[in-house]
Amino acid sequence: MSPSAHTRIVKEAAQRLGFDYCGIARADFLEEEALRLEQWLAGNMHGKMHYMENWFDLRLDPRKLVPSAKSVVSLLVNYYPQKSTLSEVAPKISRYAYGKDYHVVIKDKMKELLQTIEEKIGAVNGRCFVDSAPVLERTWAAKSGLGWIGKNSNLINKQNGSYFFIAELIIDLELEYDLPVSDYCGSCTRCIDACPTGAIVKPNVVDGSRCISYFTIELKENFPIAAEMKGKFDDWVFGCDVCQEVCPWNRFAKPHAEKNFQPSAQMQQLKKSEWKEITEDVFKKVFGSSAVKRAGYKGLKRNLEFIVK
Ligand code: B12
Ligand code: SF4
Ligand code: SF4
Repeated sequence: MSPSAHTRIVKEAAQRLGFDYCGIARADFLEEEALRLEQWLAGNMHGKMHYMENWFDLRLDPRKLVPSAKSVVSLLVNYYPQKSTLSEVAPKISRYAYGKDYHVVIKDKMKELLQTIEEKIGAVNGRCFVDSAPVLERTWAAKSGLGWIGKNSNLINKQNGSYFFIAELIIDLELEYDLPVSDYCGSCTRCIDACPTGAIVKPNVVDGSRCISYFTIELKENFPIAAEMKGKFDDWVFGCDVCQEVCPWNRFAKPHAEKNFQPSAQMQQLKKSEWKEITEDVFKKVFGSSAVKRAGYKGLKRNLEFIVK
């Protein structure tokens, strides 16, 4: 079978399994990104996310991650919810964490994709990743023509905006490659102007160590949130969606149809008073299968205390 026949099989299977977009790029060394990543790390923009210092070479070359890899297949999964807030009165949780943990949901779909490819094409060497490995996921999605990297550093799709997860399959199969699309940010600077903590230090560059998402998710529970951030979180206790909410391209976001991403009744019913007195048991019951568990019970408590005015 030819690369174009293989490509058809991969893209049809991705669509059938419910991936919203699928694009493909040649597995190559990411030369331009090498310098950007180096500067980002040198500027300590990863803060205490020490895992970002590891595997520098692998992060820049998918062939070091999957020997003999030929292609990086990038997949987008929409998580834009029907209702934009869980409750008018509760502290805010980023939209991506409303439902079941996306790592689990997407990994299952990816396994099926790889299985289908093996059934239809034969044995391949391929590995699936979603936020779980040293892969510059946004860069690959952009290289595959699925969108452009906006000034807020998120991947933006012209048809549906930026509320997407990104996953990739790195595979030793020669496929047909897609072309990158243009950048449609133009002269807009809404995300830079709206970021509550000034984390978007210049177009396309987010200082992770200033981002609310970092403080509320990645900064371990035993570290206090920087005092200079007091009063700036605007009720966000897990992640932050401000730079996506203000992005004009998200007018085109459409609600997802993935039942696993629906917020549980327990999450929706949590009252403001209950948030304040949340116990470890309630935390486990309400957030045990959602991405919020990454913050940990103590981490969420710390975040809740930090937003008290
Ligand atoms: C570390 C990390 C974070 C950190 C640091 C953020 C950051 N900007 O890197 C923190 C905790 C702050 C974070 C926050 C969020 N994250 Co995050 N995060 C990651 C992770 C694990 C690694 C990202 C990384 O490599 N950063 C290193 C820097 C150097 O890379 P970069 O920011 O991608 O920058 C590249 C471009 O900006 C580009 N670039 C730089 N300068 C220039 C200049 C020009 C002209 C151009 C064209 C490009 C360009 O080069 C850089 C290197 O390639 C990825 C998963 C993964 N493995 O990729 C998820 C990921 C990027 N995060 C994701 C999400 C959803 C978020 C949040 C929206 C979550 C939330 N609501 O709270 C926020 C968004 C914050 C923001 N505006 O970036 C998604 C992105 C989806 C999308 N549509 O883009 C990912 C891909 C996870 C996933 N699998 O879906 N995240
Ligand atoms: S997620 Fe929030 S804090 Fe982080 S860059 Fe975007 S607006 Fe700023
Ligand atoms: S808000 Fe404007 S500048 Fe920021 S990512 Fe969206 S279009 Fe680009």
